[in-house]
Amino acid sequence: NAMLQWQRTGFHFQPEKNWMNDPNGPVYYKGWYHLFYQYNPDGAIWGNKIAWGHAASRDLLRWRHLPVAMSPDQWYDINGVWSGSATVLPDGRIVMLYTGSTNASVQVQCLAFPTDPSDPLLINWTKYENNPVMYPPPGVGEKDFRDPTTAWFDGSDDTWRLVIGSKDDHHAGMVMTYKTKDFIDYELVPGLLHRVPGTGMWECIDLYPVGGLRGIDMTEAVAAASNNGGGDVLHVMKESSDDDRHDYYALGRYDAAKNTWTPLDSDADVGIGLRYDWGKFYASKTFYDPSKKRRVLWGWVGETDSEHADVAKGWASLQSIPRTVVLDTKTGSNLLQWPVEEVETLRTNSTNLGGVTVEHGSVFPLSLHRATQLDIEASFRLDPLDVAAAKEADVGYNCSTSGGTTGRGTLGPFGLLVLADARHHSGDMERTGVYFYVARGLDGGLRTHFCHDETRSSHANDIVKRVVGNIVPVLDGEEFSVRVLVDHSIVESFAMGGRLTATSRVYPTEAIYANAGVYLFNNATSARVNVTRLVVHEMDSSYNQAYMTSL
Ligand code: DQQ
Repeated sequence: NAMLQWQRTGFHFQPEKNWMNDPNGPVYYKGWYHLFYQYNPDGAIWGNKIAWGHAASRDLLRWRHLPVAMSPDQWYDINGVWSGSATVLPDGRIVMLYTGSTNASVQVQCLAFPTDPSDPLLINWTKYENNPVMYPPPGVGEKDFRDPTTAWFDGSDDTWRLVIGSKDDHHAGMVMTYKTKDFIDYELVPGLLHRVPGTGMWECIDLYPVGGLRGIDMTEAVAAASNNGGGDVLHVMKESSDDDRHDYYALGRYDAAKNTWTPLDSDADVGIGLRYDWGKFYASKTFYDPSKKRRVLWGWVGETDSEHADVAKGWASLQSIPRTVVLDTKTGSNLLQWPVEEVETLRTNSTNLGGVTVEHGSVFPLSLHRATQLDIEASFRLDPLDVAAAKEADVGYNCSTSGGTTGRGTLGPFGLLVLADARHHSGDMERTGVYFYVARGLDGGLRTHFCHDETRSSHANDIVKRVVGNIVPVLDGEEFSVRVLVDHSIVESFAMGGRLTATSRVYPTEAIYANAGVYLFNNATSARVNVTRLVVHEMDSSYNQAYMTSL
């Protein structure tokens, strides 16, 4: 049916049909980006026959769907070819490590290689004949040992190292390091790289360096650290928390010799306390892109509708837009995530609507041709007199328990309504709110919240609808800025240059096709909002048939 069909995206990655979950083994090879992913060839829900789906692209946006790369067909992965990572050796060869769920549902690590390394599309894969190469070590649960990372080379003992997440019998999430010379024999490095009590199983660990604006390869960072201390490089550790299904990270320092990673924020209980994204985003993974010297992050964006609806539409899940990840050198305490620059090549019609003032308590529509695939850049300023006049306000504000776009305060909410019914503005029209809300503490300090309000995103009743978001740092002199990608059933926002991101899946039933629109709104009780910049780009589809056949 047309409504379900409309939910398919124009420029976010998804397979042609069926279920997808985690991104796997992203890698750049002979001019092509490869994305593998957890895939169920049999239908639109997760199952015990998960395979590796595969697609390749020259620009991270326009994908060529390729045959399934690996299927569960051996005793050691017959219950699923689960998540894993690629490592590129110095001679250019690729080694793939993944988790197999065995015939007894034990989690083991397995090795695979491209069958024909001269094929840039890497269509065929060969599993190592003596798999598995790693079993759960003593003391580790046989179902708590999965998702090997990309390996890096350590010149101090000429070994490759990688890490694997787990949990112990006190429900502490933990990370183990292995070393190997040949990817066949592995040795568990004594001690744990990190452990945080009470956090449960850590899935899909990622560990990578960040420093200045360009990305850094892990091998390069380890070599630099042993030569000169590594300078200002920090290491991000990310874990996907099976307990609450969110991706957490922290900035820290990796000490290869001691096999430790120590968070900058040394509050041990916090350990890994920052979120990659405040919406629907899980099991993410980065890779280093040598062609553009950047680190790129992919995350699995699942559905928030019912399984029944997924079966009806014949597919489930998207991947986030690929995001470059750098250290925020201004705050020094968080990452910046931003859509890869290639996304800008999809911009077609750009409308400049900035320079307006939105009075408190008002909403007005933007005049656009099509509003189903957009890249919106917006910056706002509050009138300084209004801010000065606002005494202590909304100190305890919290996106998730607030009234969303309709809960009014002195200095918020204000922002945009997207995938909103363009035909008429009314209290119960479908719309997804993307907004800032400024609170003022007793000390006069301002605290800015960035939220997504999904509660009125759809009239359908089988959908999880929430308000998500959190406090985002805004430094002196900065405006409130956000970039929003709208793509049919996904709204992906990057607030304050990517200090905070929020991703929502939304399922409008009426605000679709030509009825989809965008509104500016300011629901503060007294403050005026200056829209200093508002550029709305309509986005081309990346699944352009002409382009696909010319590949
Ligand atoms: N998904 C995979 C596992 C991983 C989990 C199985 C995370 O390897 O731990 O589909 O979503």
